Amino acid sequence: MFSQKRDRTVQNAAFVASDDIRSAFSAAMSGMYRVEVPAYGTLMELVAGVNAGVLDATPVLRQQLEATDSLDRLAEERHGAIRLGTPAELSMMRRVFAVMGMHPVGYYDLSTAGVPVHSTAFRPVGAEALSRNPFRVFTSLLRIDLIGDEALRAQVEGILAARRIFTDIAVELTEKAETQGGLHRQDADRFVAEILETFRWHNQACVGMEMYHRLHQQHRLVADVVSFKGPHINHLTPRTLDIDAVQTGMPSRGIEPKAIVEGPPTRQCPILLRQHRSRHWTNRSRSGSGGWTACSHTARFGEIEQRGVALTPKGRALYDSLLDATRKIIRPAADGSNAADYVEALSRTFQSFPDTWDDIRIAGLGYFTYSLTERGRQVGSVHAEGVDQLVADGFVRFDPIVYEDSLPVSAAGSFQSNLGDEAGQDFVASPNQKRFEAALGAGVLDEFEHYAAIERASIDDCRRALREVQAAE
Ligand code: OOG
Ligand code: NI
Repeated sequence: MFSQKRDRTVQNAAFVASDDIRSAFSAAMSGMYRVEVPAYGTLMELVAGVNAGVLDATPVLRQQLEATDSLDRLAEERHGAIRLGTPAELSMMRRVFAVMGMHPVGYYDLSTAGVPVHSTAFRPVGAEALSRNPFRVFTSLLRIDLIGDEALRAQVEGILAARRIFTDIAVELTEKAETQGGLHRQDADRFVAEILETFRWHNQACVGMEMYHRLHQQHRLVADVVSFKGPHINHLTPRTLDIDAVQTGMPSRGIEPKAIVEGPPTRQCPILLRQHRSRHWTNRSRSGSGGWTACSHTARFGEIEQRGVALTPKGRALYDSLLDATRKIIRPAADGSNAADYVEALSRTFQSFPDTWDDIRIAGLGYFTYSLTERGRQVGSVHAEGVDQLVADGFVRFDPIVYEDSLPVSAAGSFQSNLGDEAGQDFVASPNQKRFEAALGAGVLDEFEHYAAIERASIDDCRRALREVQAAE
């Protein structure tokens, strides 16, 4: 019995940690994308320069990132996005990502923004895994049911049923990881290489020109999913500490920025997520079978993001209502012509969102972690005080919990303007989380509950350390 247990431990120790597989995969993906889309490399350099400048100029921010162990991960940090065609592809993708310690968090119904997909984000969960490597992949599933043309819908189903987006070895190694509980070094290396194939750009479309145009007419995303052999990674997004500075620096590097940063405005205390995209980068491709026709498909673009504090449901509701209010005053035009007015209106509207960490915390708008200060560590024992009092007395400090998810879909439009350079068709909105989860073969983690649990655990730790016997609040 004892020796069996020990054997298993020895064997497990030889498995490559899922965090390490994810790191290797994230690096391989970044390398591949840099070759496929050279402008991405330029963007990465620009972001690294801006981040270094911000850290030098803002020692407080540097301290905060150091205190929460998030400084090291910054340069490595990125998310990607892919779009899948069938439930079978999605559930296999879930199993593949699980090998790398990435799990589905959150549900995003993009049909409310006129885009015929719904999505989740696969990402590491838990502070330690995130700090090892926070790579995330926003993963969408095409809503074939939203294609109005019945004949086309049947053809789309046929085309998608015929493709295999994973190599045989990728499937075998995923199964092996599931059965064994992990992968040994050689298998892990092979796994990363094989999975990378799924995300590669294919320069030959798998449909003819006529079909491509019919799909494109439905929606640009329908053509993007159905016309190719696999779900090419469509962007990789680094995290910046100053998104406005990167946007300003883009033209000098030959990157054409869009006019608007999506999400909340520039603030003292960043909330949620701000994202900015470049105009599309075009990949050449050939269409047809046998007699190839040269054509182009714009799948790729640059995206950068600045992360802020995770918002509570109350904070999210305030954010949504302020975004709504702004869009009632002015809607950003697709050509960027009214960008300055939009930014002005957004900043003005968001003045009613508190902008100090303590105000955000006291108002219950954001999630925070609590930890003992030097004073708290020395005092040893404090009784019957609520966490607010402990903060006020200087025994406990608080730090914003970084929002690790994607920009919420708002009917008011952030995805609309993010995803379509041109106006998309209006699909009928229908929240479909249950169907998405059935396709996925698992439930998605509720991001609010997750952040709340992190906050609660940190408070419990403080209390335990201060030897508080009764719950103090
Ligand atoms: C989905 C885009 C979502 C983000 O950063 O929120 C995303 C897509 O374009 O497929 O990547
Ligand atoms: Ni993105």
